[in-house]
Amino acid sequence: DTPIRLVDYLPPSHLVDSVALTFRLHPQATRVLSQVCLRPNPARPGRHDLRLDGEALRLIGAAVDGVPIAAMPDETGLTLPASSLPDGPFTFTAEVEIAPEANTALEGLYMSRGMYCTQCEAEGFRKITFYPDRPDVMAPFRVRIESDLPVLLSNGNEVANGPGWAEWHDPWPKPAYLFALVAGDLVAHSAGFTTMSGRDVALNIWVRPGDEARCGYAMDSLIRSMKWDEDVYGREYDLDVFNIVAVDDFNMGAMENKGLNIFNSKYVLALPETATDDDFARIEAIIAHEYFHNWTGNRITCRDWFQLCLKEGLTVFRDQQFSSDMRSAAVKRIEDVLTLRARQFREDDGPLAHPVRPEEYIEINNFYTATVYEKGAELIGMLKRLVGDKGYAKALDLYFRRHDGQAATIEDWLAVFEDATGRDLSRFKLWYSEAGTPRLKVTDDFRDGRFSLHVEQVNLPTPGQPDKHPKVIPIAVGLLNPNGDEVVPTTVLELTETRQSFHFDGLAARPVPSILRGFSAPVVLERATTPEERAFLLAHDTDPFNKWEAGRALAKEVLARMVTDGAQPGPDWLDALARVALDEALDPAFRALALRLPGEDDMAQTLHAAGHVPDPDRIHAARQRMAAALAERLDPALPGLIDALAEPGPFTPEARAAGRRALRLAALGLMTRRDGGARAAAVFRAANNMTEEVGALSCLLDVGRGQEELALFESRWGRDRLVMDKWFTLQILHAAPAEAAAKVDRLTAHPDFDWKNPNRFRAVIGALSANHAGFHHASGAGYRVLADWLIRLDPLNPQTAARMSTAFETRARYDADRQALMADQLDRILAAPALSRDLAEMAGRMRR
Ligand code: HT7
Ligand code: ZN
Repeated sequence: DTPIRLVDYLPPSHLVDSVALTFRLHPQATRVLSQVCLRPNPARPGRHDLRLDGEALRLIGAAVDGVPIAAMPDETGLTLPASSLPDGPFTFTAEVEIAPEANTALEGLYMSRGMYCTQCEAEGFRKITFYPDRPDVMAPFRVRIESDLPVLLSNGNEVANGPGWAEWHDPWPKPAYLFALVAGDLVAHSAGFTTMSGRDVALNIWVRPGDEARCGYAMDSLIRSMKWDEDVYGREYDLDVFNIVAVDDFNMGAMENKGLNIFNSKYVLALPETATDDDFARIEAIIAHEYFHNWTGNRITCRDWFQLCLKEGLTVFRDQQFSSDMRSAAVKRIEDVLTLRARQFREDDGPLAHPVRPEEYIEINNFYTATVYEKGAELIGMLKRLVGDKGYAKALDLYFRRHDGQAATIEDWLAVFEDATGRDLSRFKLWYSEAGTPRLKVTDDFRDGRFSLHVEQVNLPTPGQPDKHPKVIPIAVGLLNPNGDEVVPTTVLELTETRQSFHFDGLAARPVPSILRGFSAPVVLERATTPEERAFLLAHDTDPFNKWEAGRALAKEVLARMVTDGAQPGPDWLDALARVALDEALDPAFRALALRLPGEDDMAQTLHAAGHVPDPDRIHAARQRMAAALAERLDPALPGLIDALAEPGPFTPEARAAGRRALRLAALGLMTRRDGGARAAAVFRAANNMTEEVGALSCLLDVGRGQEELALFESRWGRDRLVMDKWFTLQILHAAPAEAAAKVDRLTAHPDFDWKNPNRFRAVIGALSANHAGFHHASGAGYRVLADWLIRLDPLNPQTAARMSTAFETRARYDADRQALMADQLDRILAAPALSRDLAEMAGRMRR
């Protein structure tokens, strides 16, 4: 497979003025009739062939301006020679047959438990009909659906219906990847929204009968998202109806199809008894994310798939802003940085590193990555920090004004910021083109009242990019005096060179610097400091992110020594953490985060970066010892904490109550190490919500108990697919390292292990790679069982198989034996017959 390159971009040969589609739905033989009005693109002078994408389509007939043509499709589409086409506007019509029931890849038109649905991003529309399936071809769509199923939906507004048919019209020009169709026996949870200009919009969440009572939180999140986008970005919704459909078989989280968002049911359906606080928070964020795409993605889309971060980075940034406005901004920022480091820093550190705007790909589905999404969002945050809130608001207004209805590029995006603020962003653009996480080495000195920070940035090579350039890095800094008062409030320093010094004058004493406040740039800060200074910042920093970061860094240093020297945690760390954990003036959610020990994968990454070869067993054992020591230190306070944090009234998913539950469960986890699980078993039995039910069960499993509770959980929830996903996951996640692979074997033999359902597959196989010591067990059993399942899934669902193969991306961190074992499994994958392009690209990059 030859790579597709950004430098080869050419505008489309033809533009589409309108599309009319008719679907005659049938599980094995759906007929799709298309009428596409095209004209030569003035941006491509001369006469050109018209290439229409099309895959796995049975062509029944085609015509140009009503005259049948003898079209001969190849494997990837159909070429209409320039000589056979009028040099003005013309109409291409086609009739094709497709088999949605046989579509296990869940891309194009497929079936999920009797319901028809589509997934067209990135290149699924070409599995529906012949069309120029590229995001820079935008057109209004008219869709007629014929089926006996009661609910027939497509994009835009419904314009007519009758028995067995419905017609939809979407007036907003859109690329084919935003096309959607749903047909099924569905019921709606409905509400309404009046936009800021007074237009009424009907809101519907369509689910299977019986699930309608589980849509309240998603609907509430949608309404709050619509209002927030009006208040904060001035963006109004633009159709008469906004439909959301929940689907059980879905490759990702959700999809922002114009006016008809399609969701993985996991991110819609929630009741306190079935969904955890994390589930509620994720539903809120994903509902918002997909809704926000209406402007950042749909009204303004991407010129080509290299520009994916244009819509995804910006929309992630917007959903993060929304969640931090709805919840605690400090806690949200800490959680986002934890995710960024766990997923994106890990990606940047290995063979899959790529720029936020990649320059080539083989399979675009492999580039829906943490780098494009999460690092892409960090770039927006940095831009905002550099130009200020007012500059950002001006730039965004200009972006919406200038590019509405267009397919835009990162150059367009940066030009808007330059034009709105007068800043030259040519150096900033390097963030989009160079992969890798910059290291910031910081030293300081203090003389005659002047405190100086000396900063050096190191940009290490990444695959295919040996030479890097210095980046523009906003470094937010505050200074505290020795008694803990802030003497210099947060100031944004701009690092533009490899080495630079920044000075603060007029200080009476040597201050303690708080550097990279709010995690102002996606970099690794390297600064030789003392545990005392970290403890000081943990106690006094006014920046909540850096306060947490100081505790985190302390814990990582202690844990690293426990791994490498077999040390025990000293009283200083234990006392510092205990002070935060028991400080009632602090937000319980923040205290819970402070109590969360560094993850094992995180420690492996940190130890590797420090020049060690991480040993997963030692990391696991040391982390267990660390938890035990913390439990011992906090022992007298734990019962009181658990009692005091019990929520008296009925369950509410709002952040304040969720924060209290998080702290209560953190205390319960520690107490389980002291009382043999008595209290956790009691909390499990008394729980009236899934957060506490799953939380208490996790505490028990973590100490090798909980078998009775697992059985109880299964008998209680055996018929609920989403809840049972948790039952599967928990057992793998908490399996002892030597037993994890065998546990996968046992659970994949369970009658409810439906491996063709991506949620269930991820619940089991994905959980294995999240059990660090289990996956990396020295026997190689973890690697083998993952490879077995990827090889099995790939022919059916290459997208999900490829995404889950990234468990192998950290190979280079480990010892030679483990590296060889992982290489063997990658070789087995690469040797699998009829390997998909998706998995071949991923395994190939990781094997290099
Ligand atoms: N824009 C969407 C990304 C996407 C996707 C979603 C579902 C299944 C397959 C998919 N491929 C790409 C989701 C989003 O970022 O909002
Ligand atoms: Zn998105």
